[in-house]
Amino acid sequence: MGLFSREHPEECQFRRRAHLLLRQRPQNKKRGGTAAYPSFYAPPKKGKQLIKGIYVITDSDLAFGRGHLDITHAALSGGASIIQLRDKTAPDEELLPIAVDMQRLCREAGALFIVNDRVEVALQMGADGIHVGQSDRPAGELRRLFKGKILGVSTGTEEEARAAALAGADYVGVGPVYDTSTKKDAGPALCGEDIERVKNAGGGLPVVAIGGISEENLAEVASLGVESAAVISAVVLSPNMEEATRRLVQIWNNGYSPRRLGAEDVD
Ligand code: 3NM
Repeated sequence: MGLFSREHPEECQFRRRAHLLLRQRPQNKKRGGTAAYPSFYAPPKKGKQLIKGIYVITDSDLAFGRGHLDITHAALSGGASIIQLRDKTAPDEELLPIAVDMQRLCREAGALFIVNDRVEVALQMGADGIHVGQSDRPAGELRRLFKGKILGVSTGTEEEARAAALAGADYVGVGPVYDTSTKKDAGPALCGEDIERVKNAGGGLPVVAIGGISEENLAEVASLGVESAAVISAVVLSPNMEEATRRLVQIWNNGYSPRRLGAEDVD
């Protein structure tokens, strides 16, 4: 289903409700509905302004033997603005020196370096930021640990986006915007309207769209008015990761459309 598809709104709602039920956890219920007008309208911090462009996540499981550093090097040469180290299996001791080298490469390229979930790794090597999902350590706790650093939180519902903003996140990941097989528990793709609602619930926080983004649909993603698009397979499955990133960057830079989601409903 495309983001702008309005052919089957009832199917969209059904899929969304089913997914919500699956994701509902006790702490979500508690967080929901608190502070209707939280104070997240403060001027953006510097970190927030840096969330833009193509965001490449280094998942080396899919990369045909190429490691985090290979992916980082290629993605930065291709013009990625943000690199995230994501590794669900390697021990922290193994990831730490890799993260140090990745951040060095990012610094040289003027890109941001974010660590997914590995709090100790990110703290020890002083990463630019940390990114967590809904089942990782709570964003509020991480906000206190990562003062002055970038905090990103994956969200898929309005409630999650509002909670992330309240906890002091610097950006929200919103997805999956398309179906993806890279993250098994990502759930069904959100509809365009859902994405817009999650975006609004983030109260103006930068939005990083994620999930199933490719060269074919990136212009459509850009037209949603999100700040950044995060990819794994669109880069790491490519035989030439640098070229793949460069093409994404070109599409992103050229791909903005004046159309915003729902524009046809406005007049
Ligand atoms: N998070 P690909 S989807 C890591 O929806 C991740 O929060 C998602 O990989 C979310 O670009 C996803 O290959 C996988 O689809 C993104």
